[in-house]
Amino acid sequence: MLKRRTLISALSAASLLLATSAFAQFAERTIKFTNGVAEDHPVGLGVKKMQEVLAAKTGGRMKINAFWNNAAGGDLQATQALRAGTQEMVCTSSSPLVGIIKELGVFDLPFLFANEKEADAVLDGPAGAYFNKKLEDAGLVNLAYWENGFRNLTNNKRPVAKAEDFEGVKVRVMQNNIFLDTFKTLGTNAVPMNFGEVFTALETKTIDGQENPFVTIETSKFNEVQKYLSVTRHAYTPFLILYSKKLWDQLNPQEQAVLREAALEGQKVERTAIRAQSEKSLASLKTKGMQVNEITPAEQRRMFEKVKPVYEKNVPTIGAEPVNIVLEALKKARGG
Ligand code: TK8
Repeated sequence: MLKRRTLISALSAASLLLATSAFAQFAERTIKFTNGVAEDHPVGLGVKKMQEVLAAKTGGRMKINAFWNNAAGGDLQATQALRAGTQEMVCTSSSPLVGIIKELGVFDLPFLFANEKEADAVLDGPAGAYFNKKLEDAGLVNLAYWENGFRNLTNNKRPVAKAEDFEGVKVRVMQNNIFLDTFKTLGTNAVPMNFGEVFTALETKTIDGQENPFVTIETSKFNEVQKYLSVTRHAYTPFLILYSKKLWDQLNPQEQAVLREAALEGQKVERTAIRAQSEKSLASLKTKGMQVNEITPAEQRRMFEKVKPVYEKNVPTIGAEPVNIVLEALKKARGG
């Protein structure tokens, strides 16, 4: 009996040793992750999935400490911290990064993507890899593209249903010249602003409106300070899950592989969740009192005609190469 017990404890000690050594390649690390959305945005589910994958694959040695609602600063500020090697991770829209990586400006061109399928095909294929290389040259490792979604205008001034209705509305845009140009061309008084300041600026009526996907409008509670919502779908700016290249280079290949795997698992969860939630958010925004204006296809075409000069004006700054790469990928995605 005693012998058997000794054997069992020897065996469990051995399996414990095996388990420990299986994780020995992973150092104890707490990864700081920041972003601007609220925790109940689907990005929260994506990050939760990443945490689960890391827990299972590293025996709990690698952890993510996430900060929501810009609690640890804005996306651009965080991205600069990544480049400096003082923060590990950020989830950011591509748009505030255009001052660092001009090529990313392609994604700010108005009405570029028609649907999520096109966006996935472009981002998850060679075109996405092209931008990953540019990001890496700037000190940023993109682990995966997640979804922010199609952007829609909200404001307090008037219902916006046609191209002329943008006139004179004071709209917050992301810190990005192409967005600035698009919204000026549409006739608005466009103001670049960090996402973290938007709610208060709307509340204090410093601005009349802003533009973001339905799910962000709902989870960031913009409906509490905005009356009109227009389904403009004027841009799809992807989320990037970035890791500091400086700190990445200090990780061993197993640690890097498990982080990439976690970000891709997170991508599946986040994309599925945000797509399921998008229409529900729209319905719930209506219930909460927002007045919704659908934009007819004909009116969307008129808006596109109006902002066409934005393409001609900005393509030279973005560069012909990235624009062509994306347009080619789009053509392929559209079966052309
Ligand atoms: C969230 C931001 C935001 C973006 C913006 O961190 O700034 O409007 O769409 O949702 O990346």
